[in-house]
This record gives sequence, C-alpha cells and structure tokens, in this order.
Amino acid sequence: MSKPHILQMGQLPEWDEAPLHDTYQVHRYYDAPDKGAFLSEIGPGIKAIATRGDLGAGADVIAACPALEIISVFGVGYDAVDLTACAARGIAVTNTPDVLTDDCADLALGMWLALSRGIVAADAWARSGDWALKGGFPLQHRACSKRAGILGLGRIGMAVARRLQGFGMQISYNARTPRADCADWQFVASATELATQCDVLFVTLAATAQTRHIVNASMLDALGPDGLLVNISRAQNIDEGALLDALEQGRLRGAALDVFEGEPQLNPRFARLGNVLLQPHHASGTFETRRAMGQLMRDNLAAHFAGKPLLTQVQ
Ligand code: 8YV
Repeated sequence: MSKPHILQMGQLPEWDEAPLHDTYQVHRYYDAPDKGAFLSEIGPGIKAIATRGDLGAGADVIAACPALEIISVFGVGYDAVDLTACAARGIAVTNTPDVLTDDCADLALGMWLALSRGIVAADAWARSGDWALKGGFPLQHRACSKRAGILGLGRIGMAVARRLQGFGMQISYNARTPRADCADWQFVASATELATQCDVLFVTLAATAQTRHIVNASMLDALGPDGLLVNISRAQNIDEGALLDALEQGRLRGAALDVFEGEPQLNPRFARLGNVLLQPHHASGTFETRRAMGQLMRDNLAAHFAGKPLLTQVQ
C-alpha cells in the first residue's frame, strides 16, 4: 500500500522525523524555497498536516490541500490553525495536551522566581567579578507569600496555581466560570480586577480571537508599578507595545516572557530592558515532554489512518 502524503510545517525532533518518514510520504513545507509553487505541486495529494503549536496551518495552506483530512498539532495550543476553514471542510484537528502541563508550569515558576530575585543578573554579577569589585548584589523583592493572579485556569493554570500554593501564595483566578474544585482559590470575574488584586499575574490562557490583547495598558496599570507579569501562553494575549511602554516607564516592575509577537524575532526594545526575563518559547522544551508530544502527535495521525478514534481531538 502506498504511504499517505503528509505536509510537515516545521522542523520536529529527530526521533519524530524517522518514524514519520517510515510511515508517510513527508513533504517539508519549511524547506521549500517557493512555498506557492511547492503547494501547487504537492497540495492536491496531501491527506494530513503535521505542524507545531507555534506554526499552525493558515487558510492558504489548508486551501491548497483539497484532500486534507487531519491536522495534527505538536503542541497544546492550536490557535495558529485556521479552525474555521477546518470546520467548513470537516478537517479534524488534534493537539498534545496534558503531556506538557508540568513542564510548562515548572518553567512559569522558574521564570517568576528568577525575575523576582534577579537570578540571571546575580549570576552575571558573580561571574563578572562585580561581587569582588562592587560588593554584594543589590537586594531584591521577596517572591513567596504574596498574591498571585492566574489568568486562565485550564490545565496549565491549575498546575501553576498548585505549585504556587507550596510557596505560600494567596491565589486568585479569572476564568470563564468559577471552578467548583478550586474552593481555596478566589474567583475574580473581571480580568482587570484580578490584576488590581495581585502582585504577580500569570497568563496561562489559551489564545482565541476573544483573548487578543486581553492584557492591555489599563490592565498593566491595574497591576501597577510593584506588579510582575509572567506569560507562558501566547504573545497575542498581551498588547506587547503597551507592555514595553509600561516596562520602560516603570509603570510595571517586571515581566517574564516565553512568547513574543513575531517570534523568533524579538522587538529590540526588550533587549534594552533590565526588568525583563526572556525565554525562547521553551516552556515545553524538555526531552521527556517533547518525546511525549511527538508520540501523541504521531499516534493521532496513526489513529486517523487506521480509522480509529482520535486520541486528543480539539475539533
Ligand atoms: C510548541 C506550544 O508546540 O504547546 C504549545 O502550544 O506552543 C509549544 O509547545 C513548541 O513551540 C514546539 O515547537
């Protein structure tokens, strides 16, 4: 039997590449110098797309693949997949939830601790000889036993909140509805009110058209000059221009960010700031999690082509 033709949107770990190539006729979108010509040539034969959370699949790619049946996302976020186009054509979409929750939550806490305590700058202080030259590192603000706001209490938000409990944090959250299983945490119906009530705001919200720039200038002002922001969700949940203004003007104490508009290119204003901690979209970036994500992405494809129920279908 001939192998189904699949379109691969971006690079994947080597341990996923080999099994994909064994099972499918793989066409690499990201390697094609002329994307339009490439899609016109191979698009009609494509049955599945394997893509990453950060890359998704846009309307143009989906339209160029008239026989497309499934998009399997290597990532929990599927905001970059054109869901409307998929729904209109009955194209299934799968993602890789759960397997990355703990690592994403770990990184969120690591970013928060590093930002709060100036760990990156303190490392540079020790390495550079400043310690011997200038004396002790400047005092920082305490991280633990403060008020944390969780914007979006899904799987990752829950994992962040549970970890924060161990740090004696008082936890409030904003979500569509209060969660009956989170009675110890305070539900706050308005996102801006949540920002007013916390010292550090964790953004753990799935990105949709409705959440675009939900963290805007007025929310940053509600967080205030003593506030910290940690974003491990998607860049579009934050008005990045407003965030940069607030950081530059000292209207916000600091921000720890794993995601950026136009990543992997960063707005050069970030690199000039001392009150930010920057990560290269790496919340799920461990061997353990990336292996599990790849397996689940491939298992969804295999289930589809075997006519079996999909493991983690989002639509
Ligand atoms: C990406 C992510 O998939 O899970 C998500 O939604 O954004 C990440 O885990 C990662 O960029 C993979 O390359």
